[in-house]
Amino acid sequence: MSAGYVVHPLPSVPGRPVVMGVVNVTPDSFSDGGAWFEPEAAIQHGREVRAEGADIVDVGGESTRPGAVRPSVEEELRRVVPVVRTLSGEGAFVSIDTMRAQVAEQALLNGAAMVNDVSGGLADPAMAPLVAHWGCPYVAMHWRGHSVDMQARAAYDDVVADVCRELAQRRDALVESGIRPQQLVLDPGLGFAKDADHNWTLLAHLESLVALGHPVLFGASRKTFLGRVAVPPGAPTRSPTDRDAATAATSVLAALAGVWGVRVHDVPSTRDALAVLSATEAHRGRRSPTEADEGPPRPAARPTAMGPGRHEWRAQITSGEHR
Ligand code: PMM
Repeated sequence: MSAGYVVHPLPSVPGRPVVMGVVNVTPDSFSDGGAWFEPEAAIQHGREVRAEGADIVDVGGESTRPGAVRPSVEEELRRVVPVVRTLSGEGAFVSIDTMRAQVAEQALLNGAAMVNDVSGGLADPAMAPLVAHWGCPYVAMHWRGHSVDMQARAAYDDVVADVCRELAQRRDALVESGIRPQQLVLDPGLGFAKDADHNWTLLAHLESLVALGHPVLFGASRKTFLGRVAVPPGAPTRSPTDRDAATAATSVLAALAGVWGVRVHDVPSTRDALAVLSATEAHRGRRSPTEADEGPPRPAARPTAMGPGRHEWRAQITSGEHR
């Protein structure tokens, strides 16, 4: 470790998951269709996302939509570096969404605090040593191959068990490469080599991922499976921007499962939904039962997402460490 760089701790917020707001600097992301392709527009969007209450701004320069062709490393750098530099300079906690060590390094040198790697280190063998050396928080997502043909790999015996096993193997390999366990955030990778049923099943069993013992990031935002919610058979799928209410519902379910963070495009709807959950949780147990209410004994209350012990990992990364 060389002196001079600040390693930021993993952020956490009492009582709710952190909200990661997406800033895609791409011409072809499925979710926002290139609306912020030029760095200046992306910077403006990043400022808005922050003002709306994102705890982390996730800047990415490569579309990972199914079938996407990769940009050159030079093009990815051109897209993301000015955005990372400006938003970090304004005090944002920026994560860089990249599979390339070279891009991650330039982003970290320009103020990024965290690396979000959808390939979990599989796409670039230089990524794990870089992250180990840097000591920053690192999101390792479940991944089976590049977007161009990933849906051909969407075959599982039991998607929850298979994703948990493959993520645990990835975690072990990353730790073997020198990354400290406390740096790691795990992500089930919804939509990456997964069809709609796989995504719903993973959402229904997120607790199994949380049980791996690392903070979990959950990214369902605007993904295709949500485009069929409440749509009659034969009717057209909802457009990505018409999936934000469904996304907010998944944020609540993910919070109840005990995730550390949710990655979303529309920050206000998820912040509102999480605020409803927090207010409800805060009022549990406030009602004094009357005799009329007592009736037959009720089953024990299920643990709440915000209960003690669910987020013990949040304090694990040392604050203010210098390198
Ligand atoms: N999904 C996308 C991009 N990056 N990162 C993580 N950690 N988890 C995800 O689910 C994820 C990601 C694809 O969505 P986008 O093109 O709308 O950003």
